Amino acid sequence: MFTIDKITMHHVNMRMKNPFTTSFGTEQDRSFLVLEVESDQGIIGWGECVSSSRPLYIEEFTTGAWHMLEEHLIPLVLKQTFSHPDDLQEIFAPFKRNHLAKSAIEGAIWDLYAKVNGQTLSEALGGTKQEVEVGVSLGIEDNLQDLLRNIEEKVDEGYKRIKIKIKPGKDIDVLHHVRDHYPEIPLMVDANSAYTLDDIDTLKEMDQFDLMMIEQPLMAGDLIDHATLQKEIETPVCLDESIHSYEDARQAIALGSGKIINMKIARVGGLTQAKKIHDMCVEANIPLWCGGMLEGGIGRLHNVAVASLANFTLPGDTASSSRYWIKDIINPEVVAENGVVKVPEGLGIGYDVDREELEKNTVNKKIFN
Ligand code: OSB
Ligand code: MG
Repeated sequence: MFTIDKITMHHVNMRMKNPFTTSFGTEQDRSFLVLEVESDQGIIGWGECVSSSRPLYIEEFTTGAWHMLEEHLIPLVLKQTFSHPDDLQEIFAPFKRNHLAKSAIEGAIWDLYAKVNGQTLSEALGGTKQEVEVGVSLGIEDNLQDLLRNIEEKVDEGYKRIKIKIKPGKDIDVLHHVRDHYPEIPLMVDANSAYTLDDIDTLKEMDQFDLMMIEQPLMAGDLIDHATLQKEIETPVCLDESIHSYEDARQAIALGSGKIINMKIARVGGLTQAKKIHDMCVEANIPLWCGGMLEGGIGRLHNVAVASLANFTLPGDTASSSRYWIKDIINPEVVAENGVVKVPEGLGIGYDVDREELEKNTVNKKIFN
């Protein structure tokens, strides 16, 4: 049992080393929230709200999430006593969606719970792996040479697979060039919903590139169209934006909308839901990998912990902190060596938050107690 005595919400702005371009836009300045929950025993749990300043990937955005947390979610947990983070499911259920906001505070409470119990977050979740394999997600580049240089760098660093972002007009040609230079590398693409079934010929053409998968070719909500597409192409379809809940995953699997799921903790509403979907996917024989949201160190460590669950059998997007940041807000930083990240052995998320670095990047802060 633990009681939440105090919550600090930090609004953090951090500039990434390089801009990151997808079919929905370009982002370099990350604007996200860090949630710090403190128990009556003085133990601290950390969570990250992985939203962006604009709702381009998902409907939530950072200042909206701040209000959701301030007005609705924080009052539900402050001064309350919990025996397990799963208790939050019932408490949050009346409020629809807002999964990134819910996940931020739920993740902090999972970290706190693990620390109270003398466990790593991985152990608390039932993780079985001591290390996780990771790939890297590369943005769209105007210039093909820039993309090829990025790929070369990441292949040399030993990442287990390369994911490249695509959109109509930046697809078949680009893939021909990439495969000419790298005929053998484990390669996949992510369209972030940029296509429709009208593009089926282009999507069929991608079968020639021996891709591990094509991630989210069609819109979120288009489970039936994804099922139609999967019947027409060899390349496995992987769902990202389509999966916001256990029910989404169950229906996608039943319809045959894809063969692989990209699990993002926040998109599905937190670790409890992520674990529940994981367990269903074991039964359904659907492999998982852990997606990324250009996280700071806290969210990154949550990803490492969840990826230590057994059915995360494919390399995820949790690259080294240094791929994104000049200096991350944790000590030590997350490091992928030859595409392998060691699961930290410290309690909870396992590493310390670099308070000085957090403070330096904090543009707004509110204490609830
Ligand atoms: O679609 O997986 C995605 C980043 C932001 C929003 C959506 C996505 C991504 C990435 C980058 O692909 C993953 C990462 O490196 O964190
Ligand atoms: Mg994606």
